[in-house]
Amino acid sequence: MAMTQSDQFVDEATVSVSAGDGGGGIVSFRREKFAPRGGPNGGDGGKGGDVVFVADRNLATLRDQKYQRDVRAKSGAPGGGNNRTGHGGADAVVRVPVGTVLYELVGGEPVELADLTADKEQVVVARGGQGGQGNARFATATRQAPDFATQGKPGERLKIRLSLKLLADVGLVGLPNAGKSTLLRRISAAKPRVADYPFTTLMPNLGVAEIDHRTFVVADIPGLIEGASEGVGLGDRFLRHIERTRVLVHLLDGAAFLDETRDLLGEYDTIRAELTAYDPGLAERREIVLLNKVDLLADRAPVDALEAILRERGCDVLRGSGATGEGMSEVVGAMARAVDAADEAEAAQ
Ligand SMILES: Nc1nc2c(ncn2[C@@H]2O[C@H](COP(=O)(O)OP(=O)(O)OP(=O)(O)O)[C@@H](O)[C@H]2O)c(=O)[nH]1
Ligand SMILES: [Mg+2]
Repeated sequence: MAMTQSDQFVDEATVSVSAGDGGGGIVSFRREKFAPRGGPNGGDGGKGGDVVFVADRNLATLRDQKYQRDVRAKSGAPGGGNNRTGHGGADAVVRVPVGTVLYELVGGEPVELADLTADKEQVVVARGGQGGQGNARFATATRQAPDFATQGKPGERLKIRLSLKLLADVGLVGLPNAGKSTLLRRISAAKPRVADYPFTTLMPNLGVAEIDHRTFVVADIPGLIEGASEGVGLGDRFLRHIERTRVLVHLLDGAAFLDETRDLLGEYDTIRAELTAYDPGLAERREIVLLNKVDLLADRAPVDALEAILRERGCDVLRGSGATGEGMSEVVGAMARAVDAADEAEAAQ
């Protein structure tokens, strides 16, 4: 079960793409009665097809590209007699999910080519070769019977790295078991799996939350642990799915108040350090800290104390329970306001 879950969600792939070669120009001469060798009439070759990537909102993963690693457009047809130009080769069209970033691998190094952030947005990554010229093109006053034509140009060939980066407004972060998936289930119609063991979530989940007739997208990613930025646990490979969020909700597991061996402030700092190590920009993202699972706590004095410390540090803190729903309308409201504030800040720039 766990394996199928991660097998289905593919967020990286490398494909070789080859545009079509141009068709060759040909050598041909008019045949007329009494004029066995008339003027040159060899046509040009057709252009090779391009390789085009198109964003498609109906797709959610790069699974198809993982298995289809070679993409080739058709070559152009050769020219014909009577000055006929060969047919152009058909383009190869590759559909990818919205949010796919394309890189050309140049000497193994990725160079960004395009970021397909809207449905139907497209980019030509490899151009088909021009067709060759037929001998008719080479006729001049002094060379009335050219007996040569040129070959088509080869199509472009390159290696493309595809990287899916989900487009969400709010990203949920926290240690495994902090209650991220439970929260997403509570505030949206998404139904990610929830269980009482770490790393239940193996792939990011998206949900749409709604408040006052407006909606925003929330991403639940697999739990982070100390060393995630160096690959510990599921590592940081899922962090890229919150790179484009405008707001982070950082969940702290209130159950830790019932366990003397745990230190919630330390856990908070651990996750902050991993975010910073992955991308200092992520550490500057607007953050709402949620002291979660407070339904477990009969005595809320420790919650008050931690909340005070975090406020002192300048954090925006809320408390609640994804399981019972306590505090959730405040959480959704705060998410919406933070998304708006981020939008306004962006617009003002
Ligand atoms: N009492 C209580 N339990 C909760 C709450 N939220 C989550 N849980 C429980 O905590 C455990 C982990 O919840 P998940 O939502 O799977 O946690 P997660 O952060 O998504 O975990 P990973 O996917 O492993 O990173 C489950 O047993 C949940 O039922 C809460 O608000 N109150
Ligand atoms: Mg989860």
